[in-house]
Amino acid sequence: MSLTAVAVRAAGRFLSWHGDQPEGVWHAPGRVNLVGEHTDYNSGWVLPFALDRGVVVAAARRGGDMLDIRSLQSEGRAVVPLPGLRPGGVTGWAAYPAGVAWAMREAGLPVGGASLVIDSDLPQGAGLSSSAAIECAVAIALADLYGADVPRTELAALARRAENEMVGVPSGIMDQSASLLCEAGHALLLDCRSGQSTQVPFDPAAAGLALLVVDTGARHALTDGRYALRRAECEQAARALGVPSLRDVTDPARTAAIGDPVLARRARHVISDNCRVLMAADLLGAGDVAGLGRLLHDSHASLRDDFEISWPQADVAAEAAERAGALGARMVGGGFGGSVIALAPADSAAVRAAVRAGYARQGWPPPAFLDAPPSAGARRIL
Ligand code: GAF
Repeated sequence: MSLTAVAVRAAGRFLSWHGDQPEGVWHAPGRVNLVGEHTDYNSGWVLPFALDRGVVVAAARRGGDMLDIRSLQSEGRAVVPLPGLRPGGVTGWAAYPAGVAWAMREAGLPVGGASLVIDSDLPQGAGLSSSAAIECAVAIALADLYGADVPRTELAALARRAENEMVGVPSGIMDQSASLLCEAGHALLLDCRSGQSTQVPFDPAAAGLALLVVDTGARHALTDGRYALRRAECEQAARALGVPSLRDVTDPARTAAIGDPVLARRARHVISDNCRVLMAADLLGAGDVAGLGRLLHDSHASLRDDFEISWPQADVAAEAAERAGALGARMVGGGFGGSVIALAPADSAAVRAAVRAGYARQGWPPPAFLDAPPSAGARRIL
């Protein structure tokens, strides 16, 4: 389904539910991260790019300082009074959009009531950042509707605040930054400490390659506590090393000074993945897309063995893809379910067939495949 078709569907549903046209339809994409996983909340570097899929919000202002939130992907309707709204006041899927309105008002922005109809062509729980896409689509819709002139980096921080405080997930800044700042044909090199970002040209097709996403079918939820546990382990490791964050360590050998072997492995992943991000950006800057393959492979091994957040379907998919000719493959996102990316030949039929065959040998239902052209960030589309 094309983006325009999703937007038209959301606008049509808005009309039938509210008896009026929306004032506009806004879109925010999901993301794939090339490398640098669980580095964002360690003040490190990430290198995501935007997908051509995401979330749309058909929206209009409404009186009474109320949010009326409905979604084509979720049952029910949330009606949320904005005055007095605070963390804990809304739970479930509506906490994401309501949290954004709350965070914007907390920041002093002139945001009032709105009717929001949310639609998506992004699989949920697939590690492609569907939550941040909801937050960012709502953030740009409310900012436009109420004429709030906010830099995109600030909107990203407010969307993250919604997720941290209203939803209760201690996520980093990568997903919201990717959704709001990415540009077509580029990956975004983001320094999560300084907030500085650079657009790095990324054109796998020009190198005869394709970045293939394998939705492994195993679902993940950042809310299940395992993501928060990894974050806490990283903070403990940084304390053991006497640094403000793991970003401040560049030599993996220093992890030998951490007494606890689990914390040492967690730190080694973060330190080595930070290094891989910078190497990947250099390779892309030099036009060497194929060189990314080795980094993807090494990152997956690090996430599987040191950070221990891979899952069986991801390991099978990554290994089968590489055996069939992918230059490298790895899990993406928070872990414990979601998607794998494979840097494959432009004709990825053999890679897809090998992954399907690997799944069949395990008796698993076949995975889904998505093309992932590096696409534009969030914007108004209707
Ligand atoms: C999730 C989080 F939301 C991000 O902030 C990031 O930590 C990622 O997992 C892992 O790199 O997507």
